[in-house]
Amino acid sequence: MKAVVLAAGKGERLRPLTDDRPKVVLKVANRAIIEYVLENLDPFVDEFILVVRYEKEKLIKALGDEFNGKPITYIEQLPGDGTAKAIESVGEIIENEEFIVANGDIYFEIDGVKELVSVFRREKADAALLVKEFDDLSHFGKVEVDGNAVTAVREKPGKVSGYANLGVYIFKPDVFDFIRKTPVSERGEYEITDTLNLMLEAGRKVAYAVYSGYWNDVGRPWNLLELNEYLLKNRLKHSIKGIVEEGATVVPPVEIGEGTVVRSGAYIIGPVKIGRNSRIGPNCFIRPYTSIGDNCHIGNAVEIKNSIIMDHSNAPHLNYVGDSIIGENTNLGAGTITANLRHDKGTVKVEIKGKLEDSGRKKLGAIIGHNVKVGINVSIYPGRKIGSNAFVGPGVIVDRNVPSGSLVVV
Ligand code: TTP
Repeated sequence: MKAVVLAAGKGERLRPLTDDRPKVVLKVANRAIIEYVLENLDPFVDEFILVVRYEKEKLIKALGDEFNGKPITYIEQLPGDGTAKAIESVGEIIENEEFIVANGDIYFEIDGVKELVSVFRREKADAALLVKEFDDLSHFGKVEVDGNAVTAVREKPGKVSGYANLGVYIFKPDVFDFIRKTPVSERGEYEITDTLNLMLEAGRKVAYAVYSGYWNDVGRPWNLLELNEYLLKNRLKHSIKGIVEEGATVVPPVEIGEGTVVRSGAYIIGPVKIGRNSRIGPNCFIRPYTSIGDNCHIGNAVEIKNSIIMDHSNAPHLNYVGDSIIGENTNLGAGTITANLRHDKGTVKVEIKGKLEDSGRKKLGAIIGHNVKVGINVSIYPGRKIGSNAFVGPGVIVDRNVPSGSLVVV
């Protein structure tokens, strides 16, 4: 069986982290999001087909032409947007067999796929989808069921409870006939949920499998922090491949990659993951749920907690980084501080595609893009974004978002 993984989206809600790359290559716990998807599909398939478009070269470079020894074929999405359009794009290379489809930007585990495959076969269905029960489906597609069969899928039904569509499916090749009949939706996309409703109207049998494991739809910046925390809490194994100097403290579980040096006076409380060839300390404090990538520098008198620091980035002197995401190749000047808590203790709101959205988190720091230079003594308000390739001069108070590529000085 082949797996079709959808990775052509622009990831606008994850700006500025997606300014120059597809969201599926963003690393969480030092691994690209799409690698978790491929890993969990791997036992069930013999080939991966990735539907790509936005900044596709970055994805092809990151993954190459195979995963766990199985070939990856990249297919450019046909003109038009949406999940149905993305799936239509592989019509030419799917032969006469069923295939799995998964969004490339979600996290799920192997048990879900196992259950989906088994339900599809047991029910002799024409299609099957993975669902999970939630109390509030306002951000989801609601899957309505009767007995073992799906009866309808309704997008964004409001604050009701029920089964959410998780973005993992099995189809037979006749899905392409229905995709070609799928009209464009209100938001201007060809959506696979509309295709499923057309299949149901035509009397096709759509089964569902209920998943009870962890799932995350990595659409907004704080979802990266949630997933990072889950992976470090549940999937991290203590392993020290680098050098830990005498006088440094490492409280397990901590993963330290080859070539990384942890200098004396560093105090690391796991779960923490540090990549390869990074320099940590002397005299820094790294607290739980922190991922630091390859070739990073975390220097003297720096405290980091619950954060993601991507490859080639530095917090080198006197920094506090809390509940924050720092993109690749970004440098914080000495004394730069992220605030991660509002004085009124309210939840932190973040501008997403021009509208303020409530993250639901009391603690949320900065979201900083790639190739950013932040000067000395910069103070960053909770939930503020600094765009990729921006330069923030010394002493600036970042109380509003900084656009990508801009220069901000006092
Ligand atoms: P979305 O998260 O709905 O869209 P997106 O990835 O473009 O993100 P944003 O809304 O923030 O801009 O996409 C769901 C999945 O479908 C995801 O894995 C990307 C994929 N997709 C495509 O492959 N092609 C498309 O045209 C769209 C819209 C999504």
